[in-house]
Amino acid sequence: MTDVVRIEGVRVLGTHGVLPEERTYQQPFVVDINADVETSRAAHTDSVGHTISYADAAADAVSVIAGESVNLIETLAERIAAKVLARGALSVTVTVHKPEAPVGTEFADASVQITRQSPVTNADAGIRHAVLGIGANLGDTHAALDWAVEQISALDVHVDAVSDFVGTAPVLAPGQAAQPDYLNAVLTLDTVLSPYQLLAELQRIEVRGGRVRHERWGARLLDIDIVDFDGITWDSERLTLPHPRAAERLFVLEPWHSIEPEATLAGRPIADIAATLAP
Ligand code: PH2
Ligand code: MG
Ligand code: MG
Repeated sequence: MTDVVRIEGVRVLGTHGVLPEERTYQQPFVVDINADVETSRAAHTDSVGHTISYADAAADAVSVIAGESVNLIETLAERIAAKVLARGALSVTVTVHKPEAPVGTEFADASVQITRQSPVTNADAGIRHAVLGIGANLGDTHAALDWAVEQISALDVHVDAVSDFVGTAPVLAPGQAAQPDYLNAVLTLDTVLSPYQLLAELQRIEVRGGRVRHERWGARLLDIDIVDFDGITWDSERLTLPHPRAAERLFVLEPWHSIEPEATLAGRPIADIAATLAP
């Protein structure tokens, strides 16, 4: 369920082609871009910074077509797709037309169309490593964490390690009312799921575990967070990677370190990050 930002018919002159003479004269290339984006945050804030500007997508097409000569429109499409994905598209379909290609016969249009996925939606990226944080501070927290580990293990994942369950003082927002202590754990896994697929599965487990969406940082029966997914950096309404507060939270870093002492978060060893935090 995504939205599309589209720009079509971006016409740019370039010098691309398999025939040597195509490097010697300019011919038109026409580009269509369909970028899958989540637009609701942009609509809510009315800020172009939360979506992809079609002008920026067009500029990506212009810079590739007007740039270095290549043989294939496949290559042009791939380079444009990479630029649009780097702007935060979930996936992108790029069509590059070459309407005046020297084909040697009358024709209406020649084109190549490709679709590429972002790292968070790509379910074809092989096996990737992820780190989950699990917490609960209502009800039978030990049973809840046991149950969560069992449910996670039943997904298309291989659980590598589960930390000890550790009791932690609640980290609260300023002025927030007191809460019971948490029981926290960190679990590492390998999976063929994409981050978005894994997130959807974890949210189903949270719901079945009695999790209800209420107050931010409110007491909960079960909370499962993706702390890190294969080192991906991502920021959307649905998912931020790595977890935006993991680097401030000893209740994540300590159990994680106990099962993965060499791990890094956003490029820094987690041991170094933990050492800078007050106990
Ligand atoms: N989770 C929160 C907020 N505060 N504090 C502790 N100790 N453990 C948690 O898992 C935790 C928290 C929001 O998810
Ligand atoms: Mg959490
Ligand atoms: Mg959560």
